Amino acid sequence: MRMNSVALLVALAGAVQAQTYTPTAENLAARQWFEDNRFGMFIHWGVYSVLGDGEWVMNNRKMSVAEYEKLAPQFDPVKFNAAAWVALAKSAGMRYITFTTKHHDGFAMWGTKQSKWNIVDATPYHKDVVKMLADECHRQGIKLFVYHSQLDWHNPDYFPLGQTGHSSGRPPGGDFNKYLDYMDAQLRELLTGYGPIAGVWFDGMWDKPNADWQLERTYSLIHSLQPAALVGSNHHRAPFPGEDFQMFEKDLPGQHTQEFSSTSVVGSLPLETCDTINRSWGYNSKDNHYKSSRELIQYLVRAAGNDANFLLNIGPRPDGTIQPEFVERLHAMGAWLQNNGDSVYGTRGGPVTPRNWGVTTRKGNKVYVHLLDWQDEVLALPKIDGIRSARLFPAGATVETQQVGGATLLRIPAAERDPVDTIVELDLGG
Ligand code: FHN
Repeated sequence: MRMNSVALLVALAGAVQAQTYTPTAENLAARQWFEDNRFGMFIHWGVYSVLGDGEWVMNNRKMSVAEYEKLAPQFDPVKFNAAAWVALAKSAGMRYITFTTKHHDGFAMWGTKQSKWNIVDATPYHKDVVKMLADECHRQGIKLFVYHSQLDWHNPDYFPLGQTGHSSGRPPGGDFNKYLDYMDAQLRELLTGYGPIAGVWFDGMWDKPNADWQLERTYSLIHSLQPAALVGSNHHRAPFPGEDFQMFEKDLPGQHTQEFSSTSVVGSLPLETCDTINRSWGYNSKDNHYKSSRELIQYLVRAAGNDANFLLNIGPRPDGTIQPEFVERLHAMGAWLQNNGDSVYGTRGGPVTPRNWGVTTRKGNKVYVHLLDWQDEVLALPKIDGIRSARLFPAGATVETQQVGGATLLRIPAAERDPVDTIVELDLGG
């Protein structure tokens, strides 16, 4: 039997607490910090990087656990430089990093005591990269979220299997409750050994959506260890009690552009959307489908206009280096944010809902109109009352406005339009 009666009572108390979950003051402050900072770096890195074919390679190539384990001795990221990674994120204007501590292959990127399937014990590198990254984040003032896959293609107790990982060659059988204990023990390590953790980014529950994941127990554990840690899960459903933010994948909130998020519901928690620079999360040596810097900047702006953060992914190479195509785009985003960041950081979605031509953001008495895809001289907005002045941001030239019936017109001569984002700052006074 899994639990004695004391453990059962503790678990029940945890369940009741999470169902009536009231975030602490620290947690609410962390949510506000999260929304104010708007831009983060997602990092997908693990033993799969060795094959340069994305993080699903074990499943896609139908590799057994025994075959896949042969990758670990080849994973020796001698060029990994935590300080350089964190500095790169900062130079892009990113304010936090979300790192894959464990992806679906179950491989732990820290020296977990729960299994030898980890970077310290199973690779020639022998170093705890989560520790190196966490220390460097704390040193450079960047917050660290841990991505953690609930789905596990390696652990025999992840049973019954879900929709994926069917070729791993594991014997049928296994105790899912034991797996959940293992997962909680790993999370306890991450939340006790690495300083402040800004949040836990869960993924993979969609593999077995109807299993008893005992979310309340896990979420309560996290909040009891670090009350300010924000819990979110990429389950593509409405938020569950105990979650502190809601994420969308390759999809702006409520847009339903992806099949897996076709029924997602936008809740009232802080929002985040994540996407890739090319088409891959983990390193993919053949993927040359890079988005342009313009597209990436515009996505960040569209996310802000949708009241959401943007978590932009890189998949470092197996030696620990980051390919120049990613670096170049991140630097371009950072340069743009240096000039225009005030219209993104610290804002919330603005008074005009997102449109094809662009979005609005707001901060205090300022509204920023972002024209992302607009060729004409005059833009008609639903009427915005109380405009005291309008100017191009950040340059400052006055923008002519006119109130006509139910509309506010902005006149922006072609010469003043910016191919990436023409920003008009409206001062509403007060
Ligand atoms: O299967 C994963 C995928 O590998 C990647 O981690 C993305 C990131 O949002 N999430 C999952 C798919 O929903």
